[in-house]
Amino acid sequence: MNDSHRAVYPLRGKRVWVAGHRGMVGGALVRRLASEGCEVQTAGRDGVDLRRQAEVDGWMADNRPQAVFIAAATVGGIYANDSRPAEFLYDNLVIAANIIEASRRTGVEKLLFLGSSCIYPRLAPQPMPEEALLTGPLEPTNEWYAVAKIAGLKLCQAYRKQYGADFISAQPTNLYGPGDTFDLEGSHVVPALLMKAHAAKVSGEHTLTVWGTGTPRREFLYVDDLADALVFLMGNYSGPIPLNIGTGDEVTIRELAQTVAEVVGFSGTLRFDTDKPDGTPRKLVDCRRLHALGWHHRTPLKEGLARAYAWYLDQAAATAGAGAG
Ligand code: GFB
Repeated sequence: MNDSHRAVYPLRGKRVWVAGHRGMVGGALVRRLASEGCEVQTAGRDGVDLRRQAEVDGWMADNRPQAVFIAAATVGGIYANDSRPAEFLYDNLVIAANIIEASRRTGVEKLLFLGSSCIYPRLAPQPMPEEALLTGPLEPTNEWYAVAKIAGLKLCQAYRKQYGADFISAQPTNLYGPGDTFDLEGSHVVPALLMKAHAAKVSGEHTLTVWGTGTPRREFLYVDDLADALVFLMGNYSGPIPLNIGTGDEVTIRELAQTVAEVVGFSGTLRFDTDKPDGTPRKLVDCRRLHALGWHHRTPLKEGLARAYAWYLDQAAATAGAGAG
């Protein structure tokens, strides 16, 4: 790979805005940036609605970030994507457009927009290289989110081309970890299975229901590894190609459910609910460009699942404690 577009942009001493700091990715970025010697800026949802251009313009004019991570997004699992298409398309389109345009106007030096591996065609070659973008039809369960994310990374390319702005994009594979949304209907597969396995263990149930056939394959990246990759790219990459971020390892949903059961300590059997959708059959990103730049993930799946489960238990205990108090 000779198109790696190496660049050096030190964050030390810079004002760095993490848009979306209350989300799983934004929270991990704030944790990761604590050791970069920069001033981390955050904007609460009460302070600025990122779907309103005037509010974004006002916040940026007042706070003058020099570097921006766009981790703000309306996100959810396969069911949430499929049942709330308008929100997934509208919110994500305007959040990207508003922040990118305001960043140009206020002279932001560097911006990183976060895409998603669902931008690739449903039947893209596996592992999916960056070149697979826009080469075929999208997966229908998440095409709304995918279209918004494609628009966001195209905005970065367009602003680079027309204005010379140093705006880059990266698309992570499926994410999980502390700060995730734990909600049976709306969340992604990892938090949903952790919740279900925990509830089954506590209540002594013998079956754990898994959506779909269990055969789809997914790649899972621990969110603190993602934050590390994003900080690495902000400091070391400048180019028009939106880069893949993943692990190179994939598991079937059945294997994931078995590992979750081990981590949680659930010893019953799995039941597959084939009335629920499988989504895309396989989604493994090709990370050769990222590896060539020098970044590799660190956290093995089982270890990351154990940390995510520990976080979930802490949250549940804190909520119960608050309720009792
Ligand atoms: O994580 P997930 O909701 O999203 O589902 P996608 C992944 C796979 O896990 C699908 C199966 O095959 C689901 O059918 N699955 C099994 C479950 N049990 C469950 C369960 O209890 N809950 C959930 N949610 N899934 C998302 C996109 O696709 O990927 C987003 O919808 C985003 O837009 C994200 O891009 C990265 O991997 O199918």
